[in-house]
Amino acid sequence: QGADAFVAVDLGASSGRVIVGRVLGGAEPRVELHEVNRFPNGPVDVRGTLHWDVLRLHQGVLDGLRAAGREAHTRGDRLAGVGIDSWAVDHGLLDADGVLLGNPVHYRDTRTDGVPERVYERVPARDHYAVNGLQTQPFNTEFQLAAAARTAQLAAARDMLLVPDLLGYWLTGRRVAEVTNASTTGLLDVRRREWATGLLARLAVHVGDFAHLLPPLVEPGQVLGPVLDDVAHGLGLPAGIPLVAVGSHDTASAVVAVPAQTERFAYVSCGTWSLVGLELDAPVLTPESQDANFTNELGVDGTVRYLRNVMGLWLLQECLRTWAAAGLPADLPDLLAAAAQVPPLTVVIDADSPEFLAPGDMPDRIAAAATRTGQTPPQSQAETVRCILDSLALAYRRAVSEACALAGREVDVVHVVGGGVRNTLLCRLTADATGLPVVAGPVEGAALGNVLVQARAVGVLHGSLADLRAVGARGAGLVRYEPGQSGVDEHHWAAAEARLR
Ligand code: ADP
Ligand code: LRH
Repeated sequence: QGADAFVAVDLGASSGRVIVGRVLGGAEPRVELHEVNRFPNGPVDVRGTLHWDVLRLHQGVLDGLRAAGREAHTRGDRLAGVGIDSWAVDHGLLDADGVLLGNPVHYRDTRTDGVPERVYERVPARDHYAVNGLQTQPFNTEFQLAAAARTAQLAAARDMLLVPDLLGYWLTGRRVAEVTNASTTGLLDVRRREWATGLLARLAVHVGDFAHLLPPLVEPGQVLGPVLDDVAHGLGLPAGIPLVAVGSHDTASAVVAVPAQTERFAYVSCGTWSLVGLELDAPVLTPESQDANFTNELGVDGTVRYLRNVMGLWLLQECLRTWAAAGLPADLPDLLAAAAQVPPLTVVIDADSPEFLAPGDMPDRIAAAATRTGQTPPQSQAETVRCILDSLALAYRRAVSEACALAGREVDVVHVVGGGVRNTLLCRLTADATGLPVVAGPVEGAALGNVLVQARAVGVLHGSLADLRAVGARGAGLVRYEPGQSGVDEHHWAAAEARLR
């Protein structure tokens, strides 16, 4: 007998995937995830500017939807919705005809270098944070728009659509801004969950007029409307299948899928980036929070994702890329096994440091950072990998403890979701570094969260975020790591932390 099934489009910085979630199990529902398409993603350099190949991504989405339609037909499933999530901040600009004006620029492009500082001279950082609650990142949409302020492209633009909203527009013809992702633009009032009209008015005078580019906001869970008839027909999807607004920021969807049982949890959404923090009912907008570089992004069901961006597995990805290009071994499982044999905490770097943001020779940059902080740089590939993992665990330790202190929240567990779940050494080190049990899983957190929100929106699942989490946890195959298992005690972590300061 067929199931209700939902298509989650989840675009990560390193790969895009289209995943079908089937809701099974009657009174005790669970979700079975099934990947129907995966395609590589990454920056494309066009004469010195990094772009996303957004049409290639759109094609990957279409191929995935077609495969999902075929598979549902074979199984006798009812395909009941499509939801799209992706990385944050990046966007396409549309002209008066609704046509895309050029490829979206990648957030790792250097066009925003120095822009936050220039904007803050006109509208101070404190005035920003009190409204948007956002960690200063050079790539926040606001700074990208400021960097483009005098371009012909921006002058011709009538709409700005964030990446998931752009792909959704191509499927449905509807132009909206889903609020969890809109909260990463810097242009949203985080308390009201509305565009920040006051801040936008000040920016219009001093930096650039962006308000007219911003489409109406929608909340996750809203049914946006049917996929256009000709598109659905061409892909073999059921007529009228709705596009459902999910937490379209991938991190928002990943946090939905955290299999937490109480509110006393921290999470690491661990992929290309590591997003480390808490789920709160209200933002923390204090100067202390701003100085500690914590961000308040919006979550589903009125929640706030209070977190810090840690550079994440990007450090490792870029090392692998550099080594492969130089003809050195670059097999991840082999390198992780070798790193497990390296003594812990020999050399650590500050994994939050902006020097690691742009693509480049990461092993070299890591060695330079080690030297600069008076340490002997890693001497082998295995030592470099170990340095990255120890440094990430150290950054998680710091982010969890600072988030708890700043938000006045205690936690009993750290949940790790995303591709990093597969990195057992990193999970073990995270348990040790934080002194808390780590529960690892699901790997495809964003896709699961995407499916759960869709299923509730169309009435297949019911209840609160906690109820959705319980459904997600049933099928998730979780692994638990207790702290204190790797022989590196608290004293060593504290000493390594002090070394970096
Ligand atoms: P994104 O959504 O940002 O594209 P993912 O959540 O897919 O990222 O995570 C990708 C990361 O997962 C890779 O950079 C890699 O470090 C890690 N990963 C994937 N497969 C494995 C594996 N077999 N062992 C260890 N780590 C893995
Ligand atoms: C992770 C992510 C993160 C953002 C970054 C740009 O994929 O969405 O939350 O800060 O990409």
